[in-house]
Parts: sequence; structure tokens; C-alpha cells
Amino acid sequence: MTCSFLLYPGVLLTVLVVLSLGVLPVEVDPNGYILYCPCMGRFGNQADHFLGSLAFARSLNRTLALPAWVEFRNHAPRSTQIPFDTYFQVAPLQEYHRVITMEKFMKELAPEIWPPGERTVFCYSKRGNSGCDAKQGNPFGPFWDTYEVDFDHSELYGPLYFAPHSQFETKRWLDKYPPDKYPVMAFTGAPAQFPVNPADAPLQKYLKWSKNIEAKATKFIKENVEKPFIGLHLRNGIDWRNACDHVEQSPQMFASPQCLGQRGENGPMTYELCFPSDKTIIRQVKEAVKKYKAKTVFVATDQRDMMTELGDAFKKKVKLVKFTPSDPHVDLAILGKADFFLGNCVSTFTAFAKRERDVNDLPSGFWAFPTKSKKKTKEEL
Ligand code: GFB
Repeated sequence: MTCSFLLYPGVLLTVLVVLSLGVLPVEVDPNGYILYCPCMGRFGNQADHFLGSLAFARSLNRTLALPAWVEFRNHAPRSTQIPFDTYFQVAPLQEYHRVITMEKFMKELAPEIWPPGERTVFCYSKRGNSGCDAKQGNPFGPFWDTYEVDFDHSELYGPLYFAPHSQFETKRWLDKYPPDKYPVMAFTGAPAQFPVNPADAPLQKYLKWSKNIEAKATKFIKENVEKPFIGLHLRNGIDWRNACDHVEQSPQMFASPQCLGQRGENGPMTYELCFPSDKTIIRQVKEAVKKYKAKTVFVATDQRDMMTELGDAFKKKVKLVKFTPSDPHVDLAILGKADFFLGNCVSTFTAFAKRERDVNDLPSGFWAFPTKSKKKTKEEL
């Protein structure tokens, strides 16, 4: 080996360059880049925003830098940033649009096209005291610190807004921020609406679990689940209970348009839809077990698993299982594979599982939905 390299010094140089870079050099996209901080909510919220951001990047024909997922662990004062590809594969996203991980962008492209001293951050309008104040607060500061980014300028883009399906709005963005003058557009928050625009929900098909998450879900099912099986999402922690106390004042909350419709055309918001009673849950699980002839019920929850109550209801006729220790992403990957899924319409965590199932043509339902109309129908009067 050594001998042949010495005989061909040109080959040796090429090999050394490739080895020292670790990968082939990344080409710069002349159409520019979009970066953003997924600075709102937890995983489900960030996933909603991700799909919209992906659509927005495509509408402007800019490469999207895949941001880390922001996590809040054990009430720590600073968020933890988990590289995008820990949970999802990058390659399937490339089928839809050009993407690059934020880590790769910062290491291989930023020194050339976005050097310190020339970093502008975009926001709709002034935040805090000075311009975008993009690093003010948690997770804003910790997110950009992860990539050692400080901003030198702020650009207030309002009254433009994120409407990737409007040619008119897209043209306004392109006219105002051409890529030769603005090669990198870094946004203070996700360049997307919340909850996800229904037009962008099918982009979920490009979000494929990483090999690691997929392997854990598949192994769990193989070792613990007798098929057919039903997956449940029980969202019932204290934060959720507090949020549901506001249903009276909220015709829509978080992901509720996924069942109620964009304008509430499928029924009113109710407390049961947000925080279903044990009675409702057990009734719906019983109906589903019967309909799908389920042998196993898989429970995913942020807090209360209802194993005792479900055990009493089924008297060992159905196997009840959950994934331990608790892991939200593995829970979601398992829920995505169930023969039927029942989840919480208001939760964006449920929405993630529901979208994944929709793109794979798998059936899903929601607790306490259809909701009962507050107005009595003609037949009831
Ligand atoms: O995902 P997420 O935005 O959904 O936030 P919602 C809920 C978080 O709770 C998840 C955990 O990201 C998980 O960390 N969690 C929820 C679960 N369900 C499960 C589960 O079945 N299994 C496991 N292992 N973990 C919204 C927030 O939550 O709730 C809003 O995003 C706000 O910002 C609101 O806080 C009250 O849409 O359900």
C-alpha cells in the first residue's frame, strides 16, 4: 500500500485531502440558505413548524439548514440541542428539497459564506430592546450558542409573512431578499405557521425515523406485541391539564384543527376533546379492540398510563404494553405502526403520529371526537 502511494504522489494527495476533510467538499448553493431556531414548544410543535419551514425553503428555492431539535430536560435553565439526524434521516428529505444539517452548514459553509461579522438575523418586527434580540431568553440563546453564532445585524421583514403556497407572497420575498445580496437568511423563529398548514402535512412522508429509533420501535414490537395492535396516546400531565382549563375561551387550541377543521366546521371545542375522561377512553378502546380484533394495546403517555384501569376493563383479554424507560420518539415510531391509533386531537404530539399514519394510509381516531354539538339538533328537540 505504502509503496504504491509513494509511486503515485498525485493519488496520495487526493486521498489525504479527502481523508482530512472526512467527506467530499460541499458545493455552495447559489440560491442561498435558510436557517432558523425551532424556538417554540416541544417536539410536536417543532415538527409542525418544521414541515412549514421545509415548504417555505422550497418556495424560495433556498437550501434548508436542518436545525437541532430543542429539548428541555429536567427543568434545566438552558435547552439542550439534539442534532436533527439523531431522530430523522436526512436523505429522504432530499427527495423533496435541498437540505443540509446545521452542523455541516456551520462547519463547511459558514466560514466562507456567512463569516462572523456578517451575520444578519431576520424577524418580523422588533423584539426586546435592540432589533431582533435573537439570542434573548431560552431556548433562543442556547440554540445559537450551540453553533457559536452571534448576530451582527437585524433585518425586520414584516409585513412579509410565510405563505409558501402563494406565488404573490413568494415573489415579494424573492424581490426583497435576492440570494446574491442575502445568501443566508437566519430566522429568529420558524418561518412557518402554527399549527401546520394542512397543505404541508403530507410532507411528513419525507420524515423517516433514524435507523436507531426505527430499530428500537421494531425490536419492541417484535418482542412485546401480538398483532393486531392498537396504539393510544394519553396526554394528561399537569401542563396539559392547565392548558385544557382554557378550552372555554378557545374555539381552537394547538393541533385541534386536525379534527375540528380549519374553521371549526367539524364541531366545537370541548373539554373532553382536550382532556378525555377515563370513561370515554375505556369506551373507545373497547370499541376499537372489538373492531380491529386487537390482541395488544400499546400505551404512550407523558404521565398517567391508565394500565390499572385498562387492565380492569379488559380482564387480561388483551395484552397491555408500554415502552420503558419513557422515550417520546420511540413511542411515536411505535404509534405510527399500530393497526389503529387513538390520540388527543388537541396535542401536536398526537398530530405527528396521525400525519405519519395518514401518509401510510393507516386509520386513526381521536378521543371524544366527533364532539357533541352544544346546540341540540332538530331530532333531539
Ligand atoms: O410534543 P409536544 O409539543 O406536544 O409537547 P403537545 C409535549 C411533550 O410531552 C412531548 C412529552 O414532546 C414529549 O416530550 N410527551 C407527550 C410524551 N406525550 C408523550 C408520550 O406519549 N410519550 C412520551 N414519552 N412523551 C404542547 C406543547 O404539547 O403542550 C406546548 O408543545 C404547550 O408548547 C402545551 O406546552 C401545554 O402539543 O401535546
